[in-house]
Amino acid sequence: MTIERTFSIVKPDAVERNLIGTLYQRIESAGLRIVAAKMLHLSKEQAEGFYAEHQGKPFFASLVEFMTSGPIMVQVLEGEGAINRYRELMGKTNPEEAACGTLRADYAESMQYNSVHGSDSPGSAEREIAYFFTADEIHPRC
Ligand code: RTP
Ligand code: MG
Repeated sequence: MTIERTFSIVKPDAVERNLIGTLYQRIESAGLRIVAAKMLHLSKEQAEGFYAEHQGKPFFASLVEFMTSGPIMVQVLEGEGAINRYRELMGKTNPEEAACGTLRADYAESMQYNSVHGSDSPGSAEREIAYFFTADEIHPRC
């Protein structure tokens, strides 16, 4: 397998519940390395741009409202098969469908307040990393 980078968010519901350290621990224990990180409070424009693929969907406005409701942590994760590895660690979008032992099963409160984001493909990982980080803010091991 090849070393990949993926983009991750600790969403406002998890930051509010003091879960940053817990989630970072789970990410690291899953064999992923945090190679860039920062805390941000998104503007409406930033959140709309980040979730542009969902524009027009019924949940778009409330998603943007949620993602701008408080600070978030954004990270770049690196590791073997990082994109799928982190998607598997997160579990399904809806915590009621997320497998036992996944982050969303353990910490998400609902379909919307689901604690974490992860890129869903190499193309989105590249776009999402570049949306929040410049090359000199990323400190890869590999
Ligand atoms: P994410 O992008 O945040 O990693 O989540 P995902 O790929 O598992 O889910 P996606 O379909 O991309 O949806 C993005 C986020 O929008 C909220 N959502 N709400 N029906 C709903 O109420 C609904 N559907 C999606 C969730 O916060 C989801 O993570
Ligand atoms: Mg998604």
